[in-house]
Amino acid sequence: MRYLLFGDVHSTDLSKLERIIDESQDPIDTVICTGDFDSVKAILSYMKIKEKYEPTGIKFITVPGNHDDAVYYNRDINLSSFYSDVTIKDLHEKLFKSEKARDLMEETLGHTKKTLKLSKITSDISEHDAIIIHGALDGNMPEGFSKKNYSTELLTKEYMRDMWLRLYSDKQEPIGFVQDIEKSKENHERNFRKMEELKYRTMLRGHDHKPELAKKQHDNTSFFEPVIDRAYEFTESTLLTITPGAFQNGYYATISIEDHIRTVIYHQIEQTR
Ligand SMILES: [Mn+2]
Repeated sequence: MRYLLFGDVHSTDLSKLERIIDESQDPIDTVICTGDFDSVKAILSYMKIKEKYEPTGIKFITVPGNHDDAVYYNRDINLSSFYSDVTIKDLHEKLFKSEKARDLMEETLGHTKKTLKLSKITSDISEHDAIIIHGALDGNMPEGFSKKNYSTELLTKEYMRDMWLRLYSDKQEPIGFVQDIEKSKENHERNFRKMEELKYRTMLRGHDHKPELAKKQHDNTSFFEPVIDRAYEFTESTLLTITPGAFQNGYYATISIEDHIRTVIYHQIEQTR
C-alpha cells in the first residue's frame, strides 16, 4: 500500500498532483491531505483531482487545518507572512460564494482528525493504527491569538488544539529565527506519549512547514530533517511522526507499508505558486 501525504497548500494550485499520481513508480492507493487550503481556487483544484481519481479506486482522506477553520468561521489570523494583499475576510467571503468549495470545508471541518488502519491492510496481525491530524496531539500552541476570535475556552477545545499544536519550535536569535531544539524535543516527547496512550504508531501531520521525521524507539526520541528522495525504513516497534513540509513549497511525502515495514520518502517538486 502506498500513501501520498501532503498539506499546507496555502493557495497553491493542486493540478501538479496529477503528475505525481500518474508518475509514481508504485501506484498510489490513498491520497491524504492535511489541509490549510486558504483559497477557493486551491480547494476546487483539489476537488478536480479527487473527482478524476476516486473513480479509479484511489481513496482520498482530508483533514482540515487551522487556516480552514479560520477562513470558514471568519476568525482573523495574521496572514501577512503568506499574502501581502489578502485578508481572512476576503477568503471567507469568496468561500461562501462557492457552494462546492464550502461543501468540502463543511465536510472536513466536521472531522478534525482521522484514524487509518495501516496495519490491517497487509496483515491480520494487529498493529497500532495511524492518526491523521493537521497539528498534533500535544506540543506547543503558537503565541499571539486574537482574543476577539479565539477565546480561552475555544483554544482549550480538543479539535482546536489538534489543528494548532506545533511540534517544531523556534526562538528568536540576533540573526533571525532558529529552531529551539530543546523545546522541539520536548514537544515530540509529549506528542509520542499521547500517541502511545491512544495506541497510534504513526502520525501523519502538517502545520509545521519544514519537512521533519521524528521517531521513538526504546524510549529514545529523535528527529531530523530528512534528505529528499531518500528511503527511510522503520520496523513496527518504532513510533513515527511524519511531517512532509508545506506543499506550498513543493514538499510532499510517500509512505509504503509492506510486511510491517514502513518506508517513508520525502519529495520536493518545483514551487507551484
Ligand atoms: Mn496550519
